[in-house]
Amino acid sequence: MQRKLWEDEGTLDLQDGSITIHREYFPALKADAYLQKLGKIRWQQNQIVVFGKKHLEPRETAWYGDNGISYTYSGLTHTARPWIPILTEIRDGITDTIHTSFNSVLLNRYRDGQDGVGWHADDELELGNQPVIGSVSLGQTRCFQIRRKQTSREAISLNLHHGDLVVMSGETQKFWEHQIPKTTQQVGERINLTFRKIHHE
Ligand code: MD6
Ligand code: FE
Repeated sequence: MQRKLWEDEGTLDLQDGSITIHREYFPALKADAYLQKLGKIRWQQNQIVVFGKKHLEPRETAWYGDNGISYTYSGLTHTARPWIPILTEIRDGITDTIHTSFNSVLLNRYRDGQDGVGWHADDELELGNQPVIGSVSLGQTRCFQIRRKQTSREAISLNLHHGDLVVMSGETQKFWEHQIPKTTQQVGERINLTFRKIHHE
């Protein structure tokens, strides 16, 4: 039986997919410095079109990567900005830890509890068949939920804290979806970085 709130460190075996959590992958002081610096990059709040209606995404984003990398989601094509030192440093550390290379990173900034990201899977064709995605959390703790795409809709919740690293791999994106729900609790800023490898044909 899967526990519904996972607070540990280690691997959550999802049968068809897996999620590994490295708690405090970055120690607090390092994570503080990253949070402070990343607050100052150029953030933008994108407009998306859902059922023909325009909305602003309930979060701010930024997208960095190798030259020529672009990424399409919700009907928008984003071109990566060139890597900056803080992001290559974080990227290279994660690559050393999990022996996976990345050519891009999507940053999300949740300004408060009214920001979030709805249920989704990162299952775009450009990410390939069994993508490994490395995800760093900085700032306020937020709840991260996962559930199977079909069948039982019961969600598993994980609290992601300042400095935690989450790695999703295998068939997680094919069979599972995840979200950061909005919350009415008083929460401050959280920044999340998801390192990915985009395959262009
Ligand atoms: C977030 N994370 O933590 C949103 N996606 O703010 C994601 O959407 C995500 O953490 C793929 C792999 C890991 C993630
Ligand atoms: Fe995601």
